[in-house]
Amino acid sequence: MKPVYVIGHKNPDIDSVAAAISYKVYKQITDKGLYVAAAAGELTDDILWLLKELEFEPPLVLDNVRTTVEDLLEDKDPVYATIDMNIMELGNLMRKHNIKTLPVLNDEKQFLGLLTIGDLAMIFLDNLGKGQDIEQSPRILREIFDRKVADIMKTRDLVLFEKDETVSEVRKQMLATRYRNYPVVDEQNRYLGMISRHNLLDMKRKRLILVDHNERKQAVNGIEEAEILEIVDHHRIGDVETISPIYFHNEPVGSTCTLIGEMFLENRLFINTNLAGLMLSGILSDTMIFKSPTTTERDRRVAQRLAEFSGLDPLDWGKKIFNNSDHFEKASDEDLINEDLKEYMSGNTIFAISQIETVDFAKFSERKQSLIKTMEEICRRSNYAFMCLMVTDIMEEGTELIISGDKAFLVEEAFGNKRHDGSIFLKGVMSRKKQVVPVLYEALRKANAI
Ligand SMILES: [Mn+2]
Repeated sequence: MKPVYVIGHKNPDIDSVAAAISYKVYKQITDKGLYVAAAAGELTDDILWLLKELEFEPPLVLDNVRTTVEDLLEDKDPVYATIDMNIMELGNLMRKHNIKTLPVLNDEKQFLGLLTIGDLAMIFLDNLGKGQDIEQSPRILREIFDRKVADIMKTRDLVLFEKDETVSEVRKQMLATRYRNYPVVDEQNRYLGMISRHNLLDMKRKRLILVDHNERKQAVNGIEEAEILEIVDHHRIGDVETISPIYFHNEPVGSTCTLIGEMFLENRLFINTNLAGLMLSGILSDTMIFKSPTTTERDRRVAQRLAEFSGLDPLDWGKKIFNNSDHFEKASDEDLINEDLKEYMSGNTIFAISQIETVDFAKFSERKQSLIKTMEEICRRSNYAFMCLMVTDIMEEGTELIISGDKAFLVEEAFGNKRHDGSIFLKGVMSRKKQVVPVLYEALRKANAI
């Protein structure tokens, strides 16, 4: 059966991975069909840690969902010959399944060669067709029937496709050749099936359910060739376009896992300990342990229920999620700053803001001076008037705003606060989008007006 991929956005975060896995489980329970949880990019160490902790297999990493050879294959068990069969057995197999092209495979189902009904006919014609010794026919026939597949299969000049090749490549190759069937193999040369021109006509796109995003630029590559069946999300609506009506579930809550958790609860479906822990993690991560201004009552309510099922304390578990790995310690200054850097422009002024979330300010105060030095370099290199690094402490509910650049004084003016050791502390500020960017834009607008 062809799977439906439940997939989150590029640069996967905890909510999008947790949503993909938990919605896959939900669909598997409520709907027929095969669902596979997927991620649109490599997972970071902290997500891998979380999945291991909750005993989940990492989702399949898909970097492309374009239509490929794999999608052309029909869903049926392949019929094949083995090298030790003789022509009699081979003929019986072909007649039984009414097929004209047979692959020859070894015990590991790897592809060895091909046999067509035409090749077989030629053997008979070559040996019997001369017509001079009619009396010899029974002996000749017996000899032919005894011959082994190994000696007669075709192994040269074959056109094989690998399952990941694109359909446009297939079309080109099929036009250049005249075969009835083309074998398809995987990376290990294992045989997967045959395709023919006919399969190109009713080709099946990859089918997807998008979770935690709906905009093209955040979606997996090749999305334009795929068929979107559903969207479950909590972001602004972007540029989605679908061929037919779909199930589009979008609500302004703090996390996609809140919406999926609600579906489980409303339908009274069983949520096991680990799944409850996973959905809870998505909520805690996106809402910054309920401290982000995006948090709603519904997030708290669903998280409370999931906490009961999982036996996890939201606060303790949330701190662990934000503090689990030595990821920050290992990253270079440059990587740390670039991980979540966003650029902005106001008139001719370009500036940038990066944000790191932590449950422990102290970790960053040690490397503050070296971070500032790196930021100065980035400003020069990228022509930023100034740049800010928000080190947001979720527990303290505040942000240490590290500032650099020639026009750094504009940031001081904007927040009415003088730098101390290169940074200012902003109590209660958690959100870049809601609490920092608008203040800076307003300050720049005033500065330009004067
Ligand atoms: Mn989210």
